[in-house]
Amino acid sequence: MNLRQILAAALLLVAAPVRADNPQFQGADPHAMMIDGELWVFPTGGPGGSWAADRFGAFSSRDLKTWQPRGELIRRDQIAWIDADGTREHFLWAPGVAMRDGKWYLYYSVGPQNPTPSRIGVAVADRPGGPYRDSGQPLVTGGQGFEAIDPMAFVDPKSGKAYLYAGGSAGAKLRVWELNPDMVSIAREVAVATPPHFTEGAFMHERGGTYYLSYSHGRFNAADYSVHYATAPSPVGPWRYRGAILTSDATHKGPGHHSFVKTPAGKWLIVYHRWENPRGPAPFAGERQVAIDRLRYASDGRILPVRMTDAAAPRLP
Ligand code: FUB
Repeated sequence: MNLRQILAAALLLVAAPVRADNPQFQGADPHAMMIDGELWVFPTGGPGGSWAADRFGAFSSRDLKTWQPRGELIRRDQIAWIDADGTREHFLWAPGVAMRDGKWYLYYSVGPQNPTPSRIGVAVADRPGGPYRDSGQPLVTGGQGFEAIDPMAFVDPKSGKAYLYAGGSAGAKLRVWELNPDMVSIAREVAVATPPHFTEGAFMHERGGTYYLSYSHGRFNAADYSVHYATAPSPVGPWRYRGAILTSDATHKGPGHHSFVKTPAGKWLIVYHRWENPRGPAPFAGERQVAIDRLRYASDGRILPVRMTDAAAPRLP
């Protein structure tokens, strides 16, 4: 450990909970999960700017006001293969988490995206807050126009099969793989279409037998960034494009890279990042903020457009 890492670890031990309404805290690409009645968020970065691109943390809340740091999940220097591409500097972002048979799996993007291609890694833990151990090799490597970023793993409740969704940015291509039951190796790639308006940040969930593929569209630091979705009769399509769910309003710009969670009371939430009242035109400067709002379905299963809120964030119960 170098001095910076020792200081960061010491800060973690004394880290006070963060108190906030919407937006909840500084961070981006939030993957949210309900774990034992608490909402956990696994983001890029984290509150107060103290979370750098060399590691991941997790944050949990019972009231969507008070956020407890849950520790350091994994650091860049714990990923043995990271330097194998010969690039000098690497960074981590856009984590996705899955749980299967009592084990926790953290999937992450490893940059740069060029001149060497981005890669996706996976690490395993006994608890959601880690520590996570890297699997020892990249799970997916980009190239030939495909950017291996924004991983999301989904275990199909019907078949028990696990899938990995990834891809985005300039290539704006979606790819899907079936994972082996160990969750850290690939069984096969499944040929899927890239749905209309897809840029990145794929998220899969199932409700009432319908599979919802939702994703970000546009430039991540501009007002056109938004969340769209498609539905399908299976986790791998065929997709039917259904429209936009979350788009910029007068003060909140470029909302995207979201996840959905169902609360213990059966309400659905969308957890996403946005730019708060950015000054000046895109590309926006500053930091993205994590926010949480209610997600509602129409009686025919359509997702209704989301209204972004400020102080009055939803409650968990
Ligand atoms: O946080 C880095 C990038 O911004 C992610 O890969 C994209 O999904 C966008 O949110």
